Amino acid sequence: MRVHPARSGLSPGRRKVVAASVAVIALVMASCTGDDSGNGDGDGNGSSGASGDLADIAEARGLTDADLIAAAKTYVPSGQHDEYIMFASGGQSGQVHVVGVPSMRLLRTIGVFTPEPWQGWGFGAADTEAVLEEGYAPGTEELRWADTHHPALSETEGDYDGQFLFINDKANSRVATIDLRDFETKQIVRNPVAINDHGGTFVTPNTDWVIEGGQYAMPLGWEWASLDDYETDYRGLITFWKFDRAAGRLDPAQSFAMELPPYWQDLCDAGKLDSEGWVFCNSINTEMATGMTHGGEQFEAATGANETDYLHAINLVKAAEVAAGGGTETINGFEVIPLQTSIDEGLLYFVPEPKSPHGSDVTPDGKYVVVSGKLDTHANVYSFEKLMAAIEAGPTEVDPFGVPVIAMEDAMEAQVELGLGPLHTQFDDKGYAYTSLFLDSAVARWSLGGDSTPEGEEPWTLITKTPVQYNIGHLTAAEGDTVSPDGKYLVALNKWSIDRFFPTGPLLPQNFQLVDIAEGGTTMPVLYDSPLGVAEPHYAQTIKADKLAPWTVYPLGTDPSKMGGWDTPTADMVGDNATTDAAQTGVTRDGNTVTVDMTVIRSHFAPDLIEVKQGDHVIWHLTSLETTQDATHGMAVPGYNINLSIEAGETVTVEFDATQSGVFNFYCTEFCSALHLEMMGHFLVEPA
Ligand code: RUQ
Ligand code: CUA
Repeated sequence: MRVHPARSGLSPGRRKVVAASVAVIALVMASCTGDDSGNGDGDGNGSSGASGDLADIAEARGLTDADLIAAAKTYVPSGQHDEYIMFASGGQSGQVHVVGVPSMRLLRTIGVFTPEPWQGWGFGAADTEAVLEEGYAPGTEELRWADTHHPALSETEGDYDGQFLFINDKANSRVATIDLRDFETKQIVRNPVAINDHGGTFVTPNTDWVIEGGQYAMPLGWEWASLDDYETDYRGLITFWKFDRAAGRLDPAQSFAMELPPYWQDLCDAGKLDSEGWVFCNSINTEMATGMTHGGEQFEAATGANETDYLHAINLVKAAEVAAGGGTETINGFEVIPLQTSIDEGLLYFVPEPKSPHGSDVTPDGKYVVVSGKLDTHANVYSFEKLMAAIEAGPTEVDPFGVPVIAMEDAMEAQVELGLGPLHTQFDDKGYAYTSLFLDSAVARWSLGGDSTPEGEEPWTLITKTPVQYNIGHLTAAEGDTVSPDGKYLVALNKWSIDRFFPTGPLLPQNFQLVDIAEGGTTMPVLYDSPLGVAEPHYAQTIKADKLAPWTVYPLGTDPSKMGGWDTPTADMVGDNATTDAAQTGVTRDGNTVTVDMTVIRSHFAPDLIEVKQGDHVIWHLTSLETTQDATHGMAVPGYNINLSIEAGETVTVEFDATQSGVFNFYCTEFCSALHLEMMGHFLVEPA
């Protein structure tokens, strides 16, 4: 190892630090070699020739040992891939962000509820317009944004299977389905009963159901009712969307919702293993406050008045039977189990939970539900076994609506004192739980009990806290909400970033902080800060990259909207109007309708001239004949608000009326080749 103290002119003390840093880096590099992370090939990175330079760099940039170690742990060299892929909600952007872990590099933003021009999502392509239109709500001619909160990867036996991703829109109570073969949104369903949601999406262990939890109470069915009639006319709602995996779509006809008291139902989680078949959702505002202006107190005070709110334990298996057996009422064409039916059939039980809870998270073994109250300092751990025994014994109390209430002490296993503002909990492979502390701005690591206690630790005990910057909401650990979490990495999704980055005016990015959880005990350093200047991501899930099997090109002629389940034969995905050979290209007229059959390949459109008359209806099919990965073409028609993305093998259709006369130079918007600028054509609209 060579260090250059003479050249760097260090003070003796500083020299020692740098020498130690270099030694540390050499160690890190050596230990990376041959590790199984799939990241490092270890080749040449730790060569002694570079170590002196590293010391100089560390000195010049004022980097500490910890900084160098963090850099070495997160740096993914050019050409190598991240070990994990994080799917983060895009918050108000209405999208989903795909981020590599540990590099924290943004790989893609998936257009979901909001048009996204690069992907040609919602700028004319018929399949994308159709999906966006499915989600339009009454009164919103063009509902083209969303408040996305909780992405949920599809699961098989409680583990991510890498096939589908779901995400909710809190603002208009919608759920989207994304296919992870092409990372494109296939479906948006709108809830016709509830006008807003929050506690979704979460999936059951085999993705039979996608849970859309509620939020603010409202008259069901998007109706009007006076706040004076809050207790009789306002209701809560939790919706269970049936996922038809063979079709690759949610099936509204097989889905149902449960009417609930007008509390504000919040986050949910599905039971797993021991507790499979049950769903646990918490609630706030069991005070049924209706606001300051309506003669009460401000919501923020009024909703915290009660010492406890209610954890909702729902027997989903039984509820599905009741729904299938006709025990529902139809509201706006959607099946809803009335509250009284849920009470009579034993579908719903309440358990008090301390003050204004937020997160509800089932432990990997399915034996416990962790609930954290924003105004309570504990992780409250409920035992599924105790809960079942208490239900069996027969609850002795009911809430004002007649829902049976289990005594808190009958279901509580432990209360772990964590700190201020605990919100959400994730898990690792060692038996630790990680809870975000919003007010403390910290991640708390604590030990599970039961059969899961980490080696050498006491059960149900706070182990350590790592400060984060600042005000953490959700956190995501690698596969940290499955039956078999991976540990290794955790990302803190911080709501505020304040001074962490260059200030981009008064509106600042969120801060994703990567935390190293590979070692147990009290070691839990922050490794990396990653600003995300695209609205407020709420939740994210992190999947092992090798569980994903994305396509590199589409099978020739694929219309992405025809991709059903993963078993759909390739032939069934071919667009009705795919143009797979040159002989089929051309422009044909039938009355006022002009059909264009076009092929797209480096570096031309065929045909490259389209002549129509003002007022004609144009149906324009484009098929990419490319078979090379990443050989994407765009197609923009100026003056017509059209931009398409035509990926290798894909067929896209755009349909519009040629209302405006003129000469429109349509062209490729992706720099696809050396002659990309020449990849254009003329769209001539002759004045009527
Ligand atoms: S939220 S910060 Cu999941 Cu929408 Cu908790
Ligand atoms: Cu095709 Cu540029």
